[in-house]
Amino acid sequence: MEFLDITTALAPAEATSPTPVDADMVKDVVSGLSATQKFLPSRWFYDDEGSRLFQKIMIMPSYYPSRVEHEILVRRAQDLVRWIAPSSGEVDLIELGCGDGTKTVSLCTALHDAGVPLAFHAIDVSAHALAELSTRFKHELPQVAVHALRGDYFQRWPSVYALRKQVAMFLGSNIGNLPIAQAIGLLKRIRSRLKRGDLLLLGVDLQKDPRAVLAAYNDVEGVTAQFNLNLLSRLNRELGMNFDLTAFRHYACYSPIDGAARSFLVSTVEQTVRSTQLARTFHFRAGETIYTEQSQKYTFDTVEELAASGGFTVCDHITDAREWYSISVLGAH
Ligand code: AVJ
Repeated sequence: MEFLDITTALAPAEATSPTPVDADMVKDVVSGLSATQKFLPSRWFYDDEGSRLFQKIMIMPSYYPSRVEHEILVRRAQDLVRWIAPSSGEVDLIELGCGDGTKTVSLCTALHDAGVPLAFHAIDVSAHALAELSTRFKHELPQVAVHALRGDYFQRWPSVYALRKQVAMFLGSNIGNLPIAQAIGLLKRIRSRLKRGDLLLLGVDLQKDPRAVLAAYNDVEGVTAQFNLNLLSRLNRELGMNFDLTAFRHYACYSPIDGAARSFLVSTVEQTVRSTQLARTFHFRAGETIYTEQSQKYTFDTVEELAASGGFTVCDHITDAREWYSISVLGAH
């Protein structure tokens, strides 16, 4: 199964109004829905409605990752500060996929309070999220220089003075959405922008009671189901497809053997779906699935293997008390 690298497909920094057909989306849909095991890459979840639904997911009791990560950023801020700024000197903090800044404002505040001279470079694809981030920092931390950058992580990566320490951040366990080869590829690309002694703070969800993991992707409220099904609504809107949303169901599973939570959309009946834009039809057997998302859960050992393959060494795993989640401190060596 093949997924495209999320980082190659981020939208350029232009206007969003009437959505033109996205060539990458067409490619993914044609190849994904023609495969023996149908699949659609999870990066297409995040249109405006998808982002809104993900925000709803993040406040559900069963969806622990965002809450636990946030708790680590607040409660263990001092440990993070010690890694980020062990000596004197200025720091460029570069966050890939910063969202609206709720995740990082507390960490930036802790750094500022510790007297660390700081520039925060916040990169995201969503103009809306970046606007919220700018407002948030203006109100809560006007003393810190914030550069809100919209678009591809590597196109927008700031040029920085060689003498300043760079600390990249990739949080939210977003790395877990990538198949292992792409996860390694992304780490290598990040590593290539860093010099010896720079850091990457990587948010990873850890393996735990499989019932807790499954509950996070199989919520009783049905929000994750809506989030998953929104992918089909989006294709209906943007590619002129005619998916019948009542004929597909969300299915999530978690296997402790490989630590992968996976989501699918199940076709409940035999059906054919058309796209006017693609001039194509796609046939579904009753019970056939579309694989839409992988959310990898790690152990300290698998984080270390991943880090090593990407050209990093693990300095520390900063976790919550239950060790449900880690912000792993990866050193560029
Ligand atoms: C934002 C990719 C980390 O995989 O847990 C939440 C997305 N999918 N519920 C995750 C998601 C279903 C989330 N990430």
